[in-house]
Amino acid sequence: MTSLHNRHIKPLILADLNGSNWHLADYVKRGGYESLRRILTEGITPDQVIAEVKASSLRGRGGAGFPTGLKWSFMPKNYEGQKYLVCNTDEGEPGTFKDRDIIRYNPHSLIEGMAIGAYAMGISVGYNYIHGEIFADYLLFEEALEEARAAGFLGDKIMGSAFNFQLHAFHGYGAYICGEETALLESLEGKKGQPRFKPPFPASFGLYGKPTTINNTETFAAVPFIMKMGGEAYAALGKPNNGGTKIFSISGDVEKPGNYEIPLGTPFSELLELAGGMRGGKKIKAVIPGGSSAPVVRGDVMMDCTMDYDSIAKAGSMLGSGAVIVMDETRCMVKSLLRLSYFYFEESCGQCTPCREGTGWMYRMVQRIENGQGRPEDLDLLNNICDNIQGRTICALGDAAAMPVRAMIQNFRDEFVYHIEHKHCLVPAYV
Ligand code: L3W
Ligand code: SF4
Repeated sequence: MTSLHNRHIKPLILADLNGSNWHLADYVKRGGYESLRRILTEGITPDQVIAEVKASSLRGRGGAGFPTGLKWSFMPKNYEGQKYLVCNTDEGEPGTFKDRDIIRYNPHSLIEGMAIGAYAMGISVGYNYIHGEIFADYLLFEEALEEARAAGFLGDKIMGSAFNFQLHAFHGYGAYICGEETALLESLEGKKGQPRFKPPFPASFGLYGKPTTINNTETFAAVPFIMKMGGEAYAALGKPNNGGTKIFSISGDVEKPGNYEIPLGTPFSELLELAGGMRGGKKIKAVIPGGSSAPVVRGDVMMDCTMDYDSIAKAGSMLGSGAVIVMDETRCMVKSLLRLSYFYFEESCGQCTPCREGTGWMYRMVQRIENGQGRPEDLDLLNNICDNIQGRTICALGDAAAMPVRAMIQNFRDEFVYHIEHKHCLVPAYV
């Protein structure tokens, strides 16, 4: 793990962690479970908790950036039946590797955040769906759950209050699509992990058809800190509409890839500097700022961005899950797109025709261009396939597959044309 110390503000979730101090006793020493204790013993109401989360302007850290307080307020209040709380730790997006570090280094921040969320929404049962390929982290989380149960932070009558919350870990199956919230619910129910139509949203029809709130691991892990410092103070760490700190998983052609927790609104140039700068002092060519689903941004444009939802959207991309993939001048954009296209082709669940067939067509066409068999009309045809996928599928994977194709062609058309005309790469390293 690389946690970071931004030069102005200390990280919250990844502060002072070294891989051996994740246990409950260490967390309590760092002030852990104090937020939950205060809520349960000082008569803080569920509505007050939700108001605090709203004031923090915390936005979903899994990809969509949906306001968390607003999502929590969607849960029906006087519902008589079972309601569920679910954490999405099914981290599978290429470039994303932050949630596994939260589980590995600070699992109790997630458990406490979920307990606070459950209290705020009147929920008594929760699950954490953990990606199938990180089994060791799943086992560690089970151990953390045991610690929390034994200390009375989970279970019945928590800290002597009337609040009951049973939290369970679930080892997922390793499919990328199970990170889509409704596919995750299907998988949790023991069915094939395929997305459902939305609406209805999980808030009204979720796990076993019951009202359910699903948030990302990092979103829940931020909640104890929000309750400790107050919503407004948390919001002020970032910038308006982009509250708090965010963990960025930076990878690719940088000297020190890793997870860096910095305030939202930090200039990209500072994040790059924290990551040791460009590897070997090479020139920056392109950045995928929010996981492989986010459209690629040219390096020079990225250098003028700040790391927050609004600035990255203005640059034509998405902050997504905060996975920043940096590419230097030696990277071939056709080859990079080939890898991305293969991923979405491989991971499509096959339910809808535009995604099932379109991802295969796109992959094979990009492969043809990469192999020197591209035709001049292929670029327009690729864009046409994108038009026929985007907005026409059950879940966001269709859009996620189309957006990188469109953005790569738009931003690096000259490279694609060169490949087609010369039947080899423009970038000397790949010739
Ligand atoms: C009730 C409404 N609830 C929206 C809820 C909805 C969901 C959240 C956001 O995709 C993105 C995707 C990936 N009543 C509601 C409502 N909600 N309106 O709000 O919803 P939505 O549909 O905008 O997003 P999504 O389906 O959750 C997530 C992108 O994230 N992504 C993926 C990252 C992958 C990982 C990973 O592997 N861990 O993070 C990265 O950018 O492409 O666009 O909860 O129910 N009226
Ligand atoms: Fe499955 Fe793709 Fe349709 Fe999503 S868009 S439901 S992944 S076929």
